[in-house]
Amino acid sequence: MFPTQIHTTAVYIYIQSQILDDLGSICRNFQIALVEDGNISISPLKGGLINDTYQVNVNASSYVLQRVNTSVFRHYDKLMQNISKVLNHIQVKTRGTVSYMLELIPTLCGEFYWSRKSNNDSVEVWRMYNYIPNSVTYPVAATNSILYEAGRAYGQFQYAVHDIPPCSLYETIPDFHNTPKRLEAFRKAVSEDACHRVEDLREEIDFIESHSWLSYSIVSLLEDGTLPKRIVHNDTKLENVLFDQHSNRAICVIDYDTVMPNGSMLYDFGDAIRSMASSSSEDEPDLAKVWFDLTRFKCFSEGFLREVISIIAKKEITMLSMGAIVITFEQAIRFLTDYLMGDVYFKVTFSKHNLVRAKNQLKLVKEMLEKKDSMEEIVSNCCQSFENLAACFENIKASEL
Ligand code: GN1
Ligand code: MG
Repeated sequence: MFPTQIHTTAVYIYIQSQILDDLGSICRNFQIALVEDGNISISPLKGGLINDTYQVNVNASSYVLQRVNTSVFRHYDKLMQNISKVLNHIQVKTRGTVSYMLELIPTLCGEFYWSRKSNNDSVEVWRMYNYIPNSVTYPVAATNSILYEAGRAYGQFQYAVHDIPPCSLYETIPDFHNTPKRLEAFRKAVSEDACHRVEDLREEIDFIESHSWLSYSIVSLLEDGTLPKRIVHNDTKLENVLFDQHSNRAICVIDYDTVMPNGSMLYDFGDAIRSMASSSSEDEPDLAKVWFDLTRFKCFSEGFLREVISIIAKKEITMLSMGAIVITFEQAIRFLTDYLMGDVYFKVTFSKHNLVRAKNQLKLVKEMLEKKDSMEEIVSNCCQSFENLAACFENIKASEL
């Protein structure tokens, strides 16, 4: 036992330091002040199921280095163009009103990303952002005010991007939130049953099939123009908001990988509710600890609606709660599909991780369906009070003229 242990540890350290050396040399391709070799320290940042993320400290400055997963983000060049356009747009619009904003650090040649051929001949894509000082992310909100702040951050994002011409952005992953297509992929995975897992999943599969009608409720309305098509973030989980670690005020939204045109505000609201109105994180295996919390729902909704009240359409207001149910249902389908296919998409840390996540999301769907009327009432009351407030301001302005 003993010699093997030493050997294993030695190999581990060797690989680690090799990776660190490599990461250090990758950093040298970006426009950051690297004075001496000894001044750089790099550590992995947790969070995210797709990319690899590191914090880089150089003297007094910090950066975020990310390796983009090119098997998920195949159109990485277009994706980086999207990110750059959206960040520039937000920066111009919010200049002077925000203390920190995410920025891409250009490469030495002035590009948005740096790439190289990896050993297996695929392309490695790396990019760098500024690191926002004193910022934290949360897997689950500990207070209502964090939820309200997150709502405001995503509402501000929606407002900031609503006037970007949709044709100036690429749809880098077409049909990303096309729930019927996600359902199709799920059915294919069930029929192929590549890992012989279907047998144990009867209950989950039956639930999904008996609720398949949920899948069609957004896309059909987007297609026939009943719901407006918008530029949306598409990954609005709590961990994609940076908070000031002292005040817990939201600083900004991060992770612009899936920002795309032709989406729906329901996707962003829905995905945020999926992530934030739950009592636990999506990784919680004990379903007794997972429930849908109307107070959390209300706090997020208040922050979000406050920021989008001037642009949100009536039909969107009436469908926001449905959006939350559909996107949670879709996420359950995605996790279960990946489990059936042998965990090829989302990062997992144990063998049934994707199954745990799928069951967790299905529990939320069941609860949301039961509480749908209350959710709709909260949204409607909230909009009413903001509309009244807006009308009040209009009256005051008019009387001052
Ligand atoms: C993935 O990698 P991350 O955590 O930013 C996924 C989202 C899921 C999320 C679930 C491109 O996002 O759609 O909602 O995991 N991103 C992609 O945690 O598929
Ligand atoms: Mg993401």
